[in-house]
Amino acid sequence: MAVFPFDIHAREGKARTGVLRTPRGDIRTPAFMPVGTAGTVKGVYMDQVKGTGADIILGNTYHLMLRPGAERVKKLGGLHKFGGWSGPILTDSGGFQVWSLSKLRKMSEAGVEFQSHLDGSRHMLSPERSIEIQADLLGADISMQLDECTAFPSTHEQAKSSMELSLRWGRRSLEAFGERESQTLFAIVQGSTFPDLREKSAISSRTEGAAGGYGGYAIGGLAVGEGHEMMCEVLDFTTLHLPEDRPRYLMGVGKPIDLVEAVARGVDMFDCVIPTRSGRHGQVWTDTGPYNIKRAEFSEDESPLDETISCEASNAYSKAYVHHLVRSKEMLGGMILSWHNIAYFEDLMARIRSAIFEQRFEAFVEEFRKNWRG
Ligand code: PRF
Repeated sequence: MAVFPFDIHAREGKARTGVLRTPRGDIRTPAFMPVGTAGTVKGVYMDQVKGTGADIILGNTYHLMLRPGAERVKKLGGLHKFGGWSGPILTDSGGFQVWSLSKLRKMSEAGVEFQSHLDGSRHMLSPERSIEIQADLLGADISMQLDECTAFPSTHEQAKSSMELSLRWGRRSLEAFGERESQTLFAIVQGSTFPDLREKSAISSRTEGAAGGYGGYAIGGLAVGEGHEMMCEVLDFTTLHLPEDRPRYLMGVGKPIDLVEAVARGVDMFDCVIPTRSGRHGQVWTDTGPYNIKRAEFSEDESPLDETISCEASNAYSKAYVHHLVRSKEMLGGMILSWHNIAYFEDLMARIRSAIFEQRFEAFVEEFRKNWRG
């Protein structure tokens, strides 16, 4: 079962809702994956993450290979056991994190050589090594091919050679992944903001991944500075070339409005650090955008963060209390907000799924755009 069954239950326009069936559990789509970079969704217990309705979390090759080391995670029983998450886990391949975090990186046909942001030690990540780390050592249910995230802006020439490198790395990733009983591999489409390159990337990955190869197709290289409008445009001409019957995953996105607009363009899966990272800085996410709980107006506000969400973080603490915690730099402040923000994102995905299922997603999108002020 190198390709997980993907049942689409309803469609409206380009939007779809369904279930991706993995041996470790069903993923209801459109899905939001909380980011658990280093084997933890920062500041939130795994049972709390589960309680928000998250079906799958994301882990990072880059961080885990550096600390505690992929071989060590394997020795300790794999990432699910190590981190206490029994549901599906998707891991990113490492290339993007090398690109955004490490010093002194050197790209070549072989892979990417880099110096750790932790201690300066030197490492090599090839497509083959990335698959070994993700699938064999960490035990990811969904592995990602090694890719190169093209910088924005780039010339057509730069974006073309970068996209072609990702295609060749994709081929090697597929080869290294081979036949697996209960794990799958996703391709990553690159090509910056150029329609011809996105088309070439999507069609080539699709051709190579047909016949039981790729279990899904990710869209990389977005949310890197091109802006919301441009991202929507790129999605319009990229999802067009992706297989209808496989999940599409928009990597590292995004704000609630980005999620809504991307679902409208045919995207099924997302991951983003926003709920946890911004929660640690006092941000609260809502349908109208984020606000900061530290603002003076909340000092005596006895209402909960969001009484409509069935999560303790959202409905059992007063804004005044969380305001006090964050202002006092108490750990619990960031923990409650991270938990609430994940619950908000998961609740948003649940509302999106219902809206598509009930054929009222177009109205939902209109309403969401109207209310959004972020
Ligand atoms: N490639 C990989 N991971 C990613 C990205 C990418 O392009 C992005 C871009 N938004 C986030 N995470 N492998």
